[in-house]
Formats: sequence, structure tokens, C-alpha cells
Amino acid sequence: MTILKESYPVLGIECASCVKKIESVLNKTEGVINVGVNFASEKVLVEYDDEKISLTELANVLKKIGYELIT
Ligand SMILES: [Cu+2]
Repeated sequence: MTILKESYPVLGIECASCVKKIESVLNKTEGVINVGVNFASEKVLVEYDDEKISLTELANVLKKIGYELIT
């Protein structure tokens, strides 16, 4: 497996509950190992197994809950 750890900007983060929501949804997503959302910089640091989930799939997970991952 290939573990990637990358930081991406996310559009739509407006408050602390957005941060919690993104973290909890991504933490439950198969292939995601670790997630950290930085509210001030509106970025998500995500560590994931790229054989289990692609960046496109990660972006789709966020899209479904109303956020846009900029890749
Ligand atoms: Cu919010």
C-alpha cells in the first residue's frame, strides 16, 4: 500500500462545526488513516492509502457534505 500525506485547501469551511463534520466523515471513510482540518487556513491534512481511496473519491466524499476539495 501507498500512504500519502497531503494538505489541500477546502472551500466552504465556515465554523468549528464544519471542521468537526469534515473530520468525522473523513475518519469514517475507508482508506483514510488520519485527518486534520485547519480552520484558520481552511486546509485539510489527510493521510490516506491511495490503493483504497483516490483523491477524486476523497473530493466526492466532501462534495456530498457540501465542501469542495481543491486539488
Ligand atoms: Cu460550519
